[in-house]
Amino acid sequence: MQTSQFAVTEGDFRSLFIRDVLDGLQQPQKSLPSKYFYDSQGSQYFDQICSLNEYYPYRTELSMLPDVARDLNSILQDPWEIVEFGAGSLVKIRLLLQQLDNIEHYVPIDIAGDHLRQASDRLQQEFPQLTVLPIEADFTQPAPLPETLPLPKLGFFPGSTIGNFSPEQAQFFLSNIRQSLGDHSRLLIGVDTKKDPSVLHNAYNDSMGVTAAFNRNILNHINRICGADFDPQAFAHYAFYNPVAGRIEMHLISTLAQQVSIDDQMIAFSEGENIHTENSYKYTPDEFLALAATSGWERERIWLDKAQMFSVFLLSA
Ligand code: AVJ
Repeated sequence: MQTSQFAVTEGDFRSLFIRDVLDGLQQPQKSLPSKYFYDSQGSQYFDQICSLNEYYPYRTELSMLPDVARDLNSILQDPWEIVEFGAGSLVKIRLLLQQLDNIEHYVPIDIAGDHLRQASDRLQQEFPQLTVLPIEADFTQPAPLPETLPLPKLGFFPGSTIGNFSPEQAQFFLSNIRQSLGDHSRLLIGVDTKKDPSVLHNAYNDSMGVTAAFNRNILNHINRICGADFDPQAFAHYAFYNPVAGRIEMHLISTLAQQVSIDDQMIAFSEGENIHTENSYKYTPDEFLALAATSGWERERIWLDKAQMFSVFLLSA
């Protein structure tokens, strides 16, 4: 296994983090980038969310992947390289690799470098014929891929992570990876569907309060990395489906008037003021195909589960 030359230093990460946080909190509508949910505590909360009955996206996609992999194996005949964006614990890729015969390289990209390298070591041992080439990077930033053999590339972007981008950001991201994956590439992408709003609501308002803890934890992450003094208990979790925008919105609402110091700045919150922490867009298959088409990706196949709770698309460049 090789290591990559793209890693950012801790100091870079901290200063970019502080800049993003202050940028977001100095706007009239306060917001925070949702990618900062995922420190190691936040990743653990997310894993817990995925085991909740109310949170259907994870388990639905997981249950679809063996079928998807079987179909994919008859489509991908030549040697291929898979590039996964935001690879996490490398659970989903195993369901593909178990059935795909022609994958030579696997390039997982994730911002959590230590976690990624450990998971990549284990995967490499399980699949000795495969070359695993982990890259520690923020996949939301356009970046060149490492030079490997000139194999056609399959991008893999599961979990409806695309839903965290606005449609404009999603279009930008999809165009960028279309560029970096190159001609003759394909993209396998998981997208949450539009459905009964009460089902959506419950998925982000679980009865155990795990999503609430996940939402508040972004403040702990900011405290630790940016030297801030947020009291997470002074903020309430608030999540709802916005049908006009077609998205779940998550917010943190200040339960009292308070001031918070971040780096060398003070940020004031009035009682009831909100911080917008996440969007999670939902798409009908036609809406998503139209968005993909504006980014240079064409429909090759669509998989939906029986209840149409989740969709997986194979797109071609
Ligand atoms: C990992 C971004 C797909 O939007 O459903 C879960 C994150 N937020 N519960 C989602 C999340 C609250 C999740 N994604």
